[in-house]
Amino acid sequence: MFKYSPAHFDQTFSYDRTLISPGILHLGVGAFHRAHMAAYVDTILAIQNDWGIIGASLRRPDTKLALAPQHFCYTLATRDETSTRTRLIGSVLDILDAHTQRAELLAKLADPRIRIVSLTVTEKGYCYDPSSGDLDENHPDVVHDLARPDEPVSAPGFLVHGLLARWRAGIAPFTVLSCDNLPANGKTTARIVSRFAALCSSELASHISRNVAFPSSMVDRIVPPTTAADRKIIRDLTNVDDAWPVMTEPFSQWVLEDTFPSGRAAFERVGVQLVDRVEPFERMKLRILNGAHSALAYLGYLAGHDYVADVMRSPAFAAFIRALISEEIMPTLDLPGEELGHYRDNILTRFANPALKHRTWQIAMDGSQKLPQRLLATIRERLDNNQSVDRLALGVAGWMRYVTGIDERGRPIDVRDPLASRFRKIADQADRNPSLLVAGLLRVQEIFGDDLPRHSDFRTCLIGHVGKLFDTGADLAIAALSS
Ligand code: CS2
Repeated sequence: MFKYSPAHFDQTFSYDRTLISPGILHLGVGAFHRAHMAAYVDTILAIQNDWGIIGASLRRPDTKLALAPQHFCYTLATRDETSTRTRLIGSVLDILDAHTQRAELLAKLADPRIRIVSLTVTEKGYCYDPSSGDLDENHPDVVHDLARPDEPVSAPGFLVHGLLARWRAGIAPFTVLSCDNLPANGKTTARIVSRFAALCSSELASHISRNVAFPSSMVDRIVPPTTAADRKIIRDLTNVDDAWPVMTEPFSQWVLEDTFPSGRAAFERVGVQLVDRVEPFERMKLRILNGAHSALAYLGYLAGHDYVADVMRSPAFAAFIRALISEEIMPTLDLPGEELGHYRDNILTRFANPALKHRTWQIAMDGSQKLPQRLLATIRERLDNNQSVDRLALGVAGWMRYVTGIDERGRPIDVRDPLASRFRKIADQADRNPSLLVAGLLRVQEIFGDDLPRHSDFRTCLIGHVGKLFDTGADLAIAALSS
């Protein structure tokens, strides 16, 4: 079987890869980054050769180990019901493993050629309190990094180290670009980094607040982890034995706030939307796509569906998700109805893409980090306006039922969440009593804040839904709210 080699790259890329220099350092080179930003940048390299990407893995070295023998190039495949297209991506020039190459990574953060440090470290990688958006100062990684600032392990720790090193050396700061699904991701990252810096030195914090830009961005592409079956499809198509290709959908969107004082790549030349205010786009995406995704994941998993496309094949589920978006989410968004309707329809089609093997379990992960911006912000707003939250609350009730750790057939659920052991304790104490379970989980302040637990209509609605989920199961619970 053919393996990648530089000779192959010469024939494939529209740029000379030996002439590419790095301009971006990216923390978290998972499948999403490789299917999204790295693909946009790959196209840019044909017109600008100084924006290559150095990736860094903060947790596991697996991506580095797989891609190093193939010079960090990989196949990106886009797939829907009718076709699969493949493309070789060469924009990632190197990947550093933070555990074994910390010194090199810190040196790169201080390299003047690096003008953007971007991140896809998932919500929990920000070490923050999801309900307030503030740095979690008790987070073990934050405590570690504050005690040993020269040996950071957390994303905020690396960012602050890099910004300090550059400030000391008189090098212009890099721009910090969050590409995660956090609410107001630029502002939230700025708040977290500034607080971390203030705990080190007030001068550093004020330097950061005066000189460092944190543009917000809305990123969108559904990228499930690559499976053995994906590898085989890609191998058969390309005749290349790629150790870690990425499989994704044809759709891709990136909306970016145009604030890059240290310079940026020509993103506008490759389909990125550069705007003054990202928040309306971000809110639309977090509430419609991610909100519906999470509701669908918990309820779909409970109903016994492994994959998102399987959930969407159930007419009752598809109708429930559509009604959830149309009746309870869209009215909270300040955008023209026609635009929102088009956005919704497109998302429903994307969710139904049978070629993507996107596990409900995968999306169900880290609910504590996701619920606030995906479902609870919308619920809060509707409750304030005395509007019904029946379907949104069923999504939250689905999460509550899910984190009890036992499914509808009595089998264990592998609940992955930084707070999983707390959920387990609450579920054990509640012993399937809906009122006790709802009361216990609503007390998790990092998720529900101080206000939602006090809202009696919301609590009553949750208790009713959780009771129904225990008694009759998810299929019947959603059927009652499908129109
Ligand atoms: C998903 C997202 O895993 C999840 O929680 O909701 O990763 C989703 O696929 C992306 O945000 C789509 O852009």
